[in-house]
Order: sequence, then C-alpha cells, then structure tokens
Amino acid sequence: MKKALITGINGQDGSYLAELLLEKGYKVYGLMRRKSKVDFGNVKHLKNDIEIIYGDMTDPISLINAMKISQADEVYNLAAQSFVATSWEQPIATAEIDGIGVTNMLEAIRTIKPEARFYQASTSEMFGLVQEIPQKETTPFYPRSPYGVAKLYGHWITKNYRESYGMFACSGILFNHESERRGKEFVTRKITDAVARIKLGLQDPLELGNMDAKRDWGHAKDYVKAMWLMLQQDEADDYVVATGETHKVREFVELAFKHVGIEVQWQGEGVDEIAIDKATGKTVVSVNPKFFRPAEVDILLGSPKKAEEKLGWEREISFEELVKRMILSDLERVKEEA
Ligand code: NAP
Ligand code: G4F
Repeated sequence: MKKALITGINGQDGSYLAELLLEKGYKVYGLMRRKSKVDFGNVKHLKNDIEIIYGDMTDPISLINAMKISQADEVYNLAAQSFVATSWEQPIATAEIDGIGVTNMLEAIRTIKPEARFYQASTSEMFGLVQEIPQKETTPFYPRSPYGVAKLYGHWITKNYRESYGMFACSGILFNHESERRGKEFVTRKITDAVARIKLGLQDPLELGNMDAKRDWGHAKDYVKAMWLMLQQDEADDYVVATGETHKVREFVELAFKHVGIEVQWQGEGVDEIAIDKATGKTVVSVNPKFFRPAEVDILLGSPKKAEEKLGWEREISFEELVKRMILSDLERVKEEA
C-alpha cells in the first residue's frame, strides 16, 4: 500500500486529493494546524479514513515528525497562506509559510526519506505581469504580490533540490481552480454565495473590486488528478495546469445570476459601475474600491499543452459547468441554513 502525506489536507485541493488517493488505495496522512476549536474543514467526511498529524509549515520539527510517522512515498505540499489579498497584510507570515515552509518540507524529506516523491503547489500568480500570452512552462515570471513572490521562492527551491540532490521534486504551476469547497473570500465563491442569497432575498447587493480581471478558471477536482500524474512519471518535471480559456470576473457574475434566472444589465463605469436585475430594476452588484489590490494581475491564460501531451491530463469540467455546480451547491446550502 502506497503512503501519501498531504499538507493543507483540510483545504480545497487537499480534500479532493485525499479522496482521489483513497480511491486509488493509498494510506493517506494529512498535516493540519492546531486550531482553538477542532475543525476538519473540507475533510470532515474523511475523518475516519485518513490519519491527521498536527504540524505547521513554519515548524521544521513538526515536518520531520510528520515524515517519521507517515514514512510517505509521496508528499503533496498544498499548505499555504493562499489568499493573495491577505499577502499584503501579512507579507512575512506569507513568506514564512509559502516560501521557507517549502524548504522546511524538502529538508524533512531529505532527512527522513530522501527517495520520497515531492509535489509543490506552484501558481500562475508567479506570472503576474504576464510576459506572454498564453503562459507556459518557459514564460518568464513577474510576480505582483507578496504571495506571488513567496511562491516563486518555493518554486525555485523545489527545482534547486531536484538539481542539487537528485530528489524527485515537481512543481505544478496551477492556474485558478475553484469548486463548491472554495473559501468564500475568493471571488468565485464570494459571487456564488451572494447570488444564492440575493435570489432568496437574504442579501443586499454584492460588492466587488476589479471586474475586468481575467482568469483561467478550472475545477479543483480535475486539477488534483494532474498533481498525482506528475508523481507517477519516470522523471520529475514542472507542468502548467490550465484550461486554455480566460474569462472576466464580470462574465462569472453574469453566468451565476443567469443560473438562478436573473438577467443582469450593467450601468456606469469604473467605481460607479453597477449591475441591475433587468426584471425588477434593483441593484444587485456594485463596486467597492476596498476590494481593489495594490497591484493587480490583469490577465491569466495558461497553455496546458505539456500536461496534456506528457501526462495525458485532460480537464473534464467546463467553465459553464463549474459555475453551475458552485451556484447550485450554494443555493441548496443557503436554503437549508435559512
Ligand atoms: P486553501 O483552501 O486555502 O488551503 C490551504 C491549506 O493550507 C489549508 O488547509 C490551511 O490550513 C493550510 N495552511 C495554511 N497555513 C499553514 C501552516 N502554516 N501550516 C500548515 N498548514 C497551513 O488553498 P487551496 O485552494 O486548496 O490551494 C492549495 C495550494 O495550491 C496552496 O498552496 C495554494 O497556494 C496553491 N494554489 C492554489 C490555486 C487555486 O486556484 N486554488 C492555484 C495555484 C496554486 P488552515 O485551515 O489551518 O488555514
Ligand atoms: O479569487 P481571487 O481572490 O483569486 P486570485 O487572486 O487570482 O488567486 C487565486 O488563484 C491563484 C492562481 O492564479 C492562486 F495561486 C491563489 O492561491 C488563489 O487561489 O481573485 C481573482 C480576481 C482578482 O483579479 C481580484 O482582484 O478577482 C478580482 N476581484 C474582484 N473583486 C476580487 C474581488 N477578488 C476577491 N477575492 N474579492 C473581490 O471582491
């Protein structure tokens, strides 16, 4: 039986990856931080199938301990301070968790089980002010947030340990991927949660920031398959995982409202822009400058060519299906809560 250690197991991707590995017959260990209240987050339903090890990416001893206990054959490093906006408010914590934390994990592997295979959760945020469209593995990086900068360190240290010590260490440069389990601070889930509430008459207009930003959005369930595939190859390498499509935040808003039978009409420009419900004339979306970032990533669009050709990876869930799944799940949940 293969053994896997997933850091950040209670996050969005951690939960989908744990399900995938359990289906494949792995023994799954998950690293989780201690909280003041016991909370298994997105893996509540897997509590009895996985083994939780308490630890923190900033505490090297706890990672050594996690490797000793799990003796993992495969380590998936998904733990991170993953919200870009927060990285300006907590730049040092972000660097310690998302940057140095990667070295802490690599050193724990090197000390306890150097032959273990390692996956690093790199990100399209490293492309930031994009140097070419679409972005691929060879596109130069230009991060635009403390998060992007910290992740770039994690990316390079992974490559460096591969080249320095011959470790089987891979980075997946994943573009935005969302799901019904996405944190509500991220724009997609913020939209679907609000649209469900507005439909049920439980919320005032949704306030957003930059609606012109373009993102390459896929579903997390598809993306964790690429992580696993990377660690099954003969050689370690880095791969872009993306859909090859990009959409504005505004398009996501329109589609989410459409799924609950509301057609929106846009009026005004810049910070005065609003969306009204065409049928009632009521304002359903407005702009709040507090959601703009000190530096923005205007467009992300990835080329999944290498992952498709070398890993045989394919995304199965389209953009339209992603929005539909998220809004239906939020509608159901909000109805139950109400
Ligand atoms: P997520 O839902 O925010 O999950 C992050 C996980 O990391 C949570 O379980 C969190 O635990 C844990 N964590 C945070 N700080 C930690 C620390 N100091 N020690 C141990 N665990 C810690 O993020 P996600 O969307 O699943 O993303 C997974 C990874 O992929 C992240 O590294 C993210 O940066 C990267 N990524 C995500 C995307 C995307 O679009 N989703 C794209 C590219 C890359 P708590 O519950 O205790 O906070
Ligand atoms: O949903 P977001 O917060 O995701 P962002 O910043 O693209 O980061 C996500 O994807 C990265 C991969 O590219 C991951 F590495 C990272 O961990 C995370 O998962 O914002 C998306 C866009 C941004 O341009 C933002 O300015 O939406 C824009 N936006 C507009 N109004 C908003 C809002 N974002 C948020 N969170 N909230 C708003 O009200």
